[in-house]
Amino acid sequence: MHFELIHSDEKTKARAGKFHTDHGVIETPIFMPVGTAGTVKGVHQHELNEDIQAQIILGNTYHLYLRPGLDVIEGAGGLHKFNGWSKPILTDSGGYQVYSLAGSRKIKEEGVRFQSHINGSYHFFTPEGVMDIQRTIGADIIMAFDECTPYPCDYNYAKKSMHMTHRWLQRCMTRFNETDPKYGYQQALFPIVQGSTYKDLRTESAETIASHNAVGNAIGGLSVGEPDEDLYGMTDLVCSILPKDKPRYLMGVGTPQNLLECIALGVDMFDCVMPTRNARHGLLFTSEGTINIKNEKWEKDYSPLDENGTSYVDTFYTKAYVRHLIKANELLGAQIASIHNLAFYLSLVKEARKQILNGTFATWKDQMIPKLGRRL
Ligand code: PRF
Repeated sequence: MHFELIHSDEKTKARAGKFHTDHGVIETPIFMPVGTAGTVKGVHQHELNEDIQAQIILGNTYHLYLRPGLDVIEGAGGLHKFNGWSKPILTDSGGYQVYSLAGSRKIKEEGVRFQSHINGSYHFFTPEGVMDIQRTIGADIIMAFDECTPYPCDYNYAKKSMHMTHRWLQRCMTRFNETDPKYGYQQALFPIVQGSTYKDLRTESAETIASHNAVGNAIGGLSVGEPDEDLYGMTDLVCSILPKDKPRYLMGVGTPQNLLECIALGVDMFDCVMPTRNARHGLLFTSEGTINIKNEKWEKDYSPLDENGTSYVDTFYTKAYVRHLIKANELLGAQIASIHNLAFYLSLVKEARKQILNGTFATWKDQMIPKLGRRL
């Protein structure tokens, strides 16, 4: 598995690349739809593939381990066979979900003891255990076990936590190197930079992560409530340290504007629940700004959902109809809105890539940002 850097922008730090995996090539910059429980909520694999043109989707170790459980996934022959998605998959390690979802949890050097958000049962995740679980799930890209610190975070806590994340990374690497993939294709382990919003900690963490010479690297601990200024400042700093010839994945980011700004800082991969979660609440992202489809102004608007949209739902359905579906809590409303938002995110990064290759990314981005921030 390897990353091929195709072109670096001259005016910004944006890059266009190709990440080669055994399940196909991912053209970067890319957005990865989140499929927490092995499904991108409300969206068929066929639509993800043909209409949205997703190139890679995410799954979560924490959720899949709790339900359906590893025996079920292993019995199917891994997650690709289980859910019918034959392109690349990335699994997050649980190092975020345990902190954001689980009931009571206790973090120790050995690992994290937590209570399932489903039935309250107790479980213990260690760096070694999480590597074994991700071998069994069988994603192409698997993530190191880390602690995502909250915002704001006390300096001393952030420092101690970051050092523990670094020690956990060493344990992850050791276990990963001692074990083999279970299903006949390669897996890559991405380490994660932490360090909260402290420059010295971020620098130290990025240097440590870079020294492991992994196939790709991730930036965690951001988009947890800090101001955009910190998100961009830390991302810029970390990207300046991480190797240029490896993909950089910014975890859990973000709005369409965040994506373009962070692409300009040198990020290659993104994931976020925002397009699907907001869709379920009737918030639609478009190239002209965000629409709240529940708003009364759309009640009798029989124009296409998004006349500039790339998905078939954009021209097939009207705003008035989708408003009705969302207001009535109809499943189809959430489905249409999710397909629309994901298709928009994927078309945005595809266009960014085209503009990078064309040498026009900086001017295009500056035109797009104010439009994307509008409320329609
Ligand atoms: N660590 C992991 N997953 C994550 C994050 C992190 O810091 C974030 C931070 N926004 C999202 N997902 N393992």
